[in-house]
Amino acid sequence: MNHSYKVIVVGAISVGKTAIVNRYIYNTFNPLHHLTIGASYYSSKIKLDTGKEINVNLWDCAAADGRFNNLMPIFFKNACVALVVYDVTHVDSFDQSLKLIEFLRQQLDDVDIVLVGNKIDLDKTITTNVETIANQCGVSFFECSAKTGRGVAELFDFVHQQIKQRHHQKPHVDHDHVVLQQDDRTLSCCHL
Ligand SMILES: Nc1nc2c(ncn2[C@@H]2O[C@H](COP(=O)(O)OP(=O)(O)O)[C@@H](O)[C@H]2O)c(=O)[nH]1
Ligand SMILES: [Mg+2]
Repeated sequence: MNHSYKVIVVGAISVGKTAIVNRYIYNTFNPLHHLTIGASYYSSKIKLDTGKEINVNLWDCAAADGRFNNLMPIFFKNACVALVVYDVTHVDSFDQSLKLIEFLRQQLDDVDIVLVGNKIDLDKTITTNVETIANQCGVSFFECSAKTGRGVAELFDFVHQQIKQRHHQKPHVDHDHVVLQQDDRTLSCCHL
């Protein structure tokens, strides 16, 4: 059986969701901002200690604004890990990430949430102790820079560990999984 796990990347506009995914999948960085419409979908595999491979389906979701448009829950469905990204130079994006965490908890009953502060190559303007807030919210916390790559491998190593643990406890088949190409790593877009 093909075991698949869905990971969603969510957060306010322009925080670097697409840039983080591009850094992870292609190890590249594009300084221009292209609006993500709906969601982009990527498929990759991780190897278990047994040698067996499991699928990781990564969904780079369009920005969620404060009201969370009605379509977002469609993309969130069946996610087992959610990366909630904010921009360390934009307090508003951090506030939105906290609202989004609450929203995800209402939508999904079994999701591991990771709060991700991106753009650490720039000067931080958020003075709040984010780590403490993350602890209080019961979410994991990472910081990274999609631009320099710093912290991105660590973030996805952690995601893989979470998925492996989950697989060990209760193997899951992601019915949203669509194989679009033969490659190990495939890319497609879902335009609405
Ligand atoms: N300095 C810096 N800029 C970044 C970083 N990540 C993304 N950006 C820039 O921020 C803008 C928005 O990035 P994008 O990934 O499209 O944001 P999204 O709307 O969250 O998908 C783009 O101009 C990126 O080049 C980062 O780590 N550092
Ligand atoms: Mg985007």
